Amino acid sequence: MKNLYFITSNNGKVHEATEKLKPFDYNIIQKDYGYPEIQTETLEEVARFGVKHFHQKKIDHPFILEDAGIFIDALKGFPGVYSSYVYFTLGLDGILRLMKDVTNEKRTAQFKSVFAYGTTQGDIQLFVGTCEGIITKKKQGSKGFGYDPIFKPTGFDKTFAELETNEKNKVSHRAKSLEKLVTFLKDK
Ligand code: ITT
Repeated sequence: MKNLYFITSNNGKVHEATEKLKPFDYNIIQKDYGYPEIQTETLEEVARFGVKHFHQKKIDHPFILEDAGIFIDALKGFPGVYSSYVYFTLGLDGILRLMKDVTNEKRTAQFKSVFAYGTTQGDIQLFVGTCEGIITKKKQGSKGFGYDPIFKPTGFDKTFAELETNEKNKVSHRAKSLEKLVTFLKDK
């Protein structure tokens, strides 16, 4: 098994990445180093900035980190890059309140994951995955983390929080970005 260092504070992400990458013979090692998340327009910039931060610190092993978010169409893409902040301030109940008058067909949303791979030489590669779905009218399920209880991926009658990890890992934004990462690592 090859070790892969994942810099994140989020145990849910680690669990999903561990399960997803196991069949490819990667062993995820979580490093909760913390890094500044800049205020900017895109997840890509946040992830890239995170990698540069560790390059400046002269990190001595290759690593991955991820910036993710949920983009709700009826809220013009909000919370998007502010997903983390909004989760802790408005919370899921606040989001559902903002959307109380939004009809079913207008409740579309997209999860997006941007993984960044950093080498010790200062290279950066980004891998993007998205997942379409809708925002439910109430919270459903207790698995997963973050916005999972209010997001139903297209083609499912369950929220992410009602799916087992292996099911979420077939269709999620993170599943798709990690698949691209694995392909890249295999060809390296
Ligand atoms: P890091 O240390 O990896 O940055 P984080 O939890 O701060 O962990 P992000 O900034 O990438 O992660 O995530 C932004 C928000 O989006 C945060 O509230 C997450 O809980 C939420 N989120 C990200 N991926 C999610 C997923 O697969 N399901 C539900 N919520 C998710």
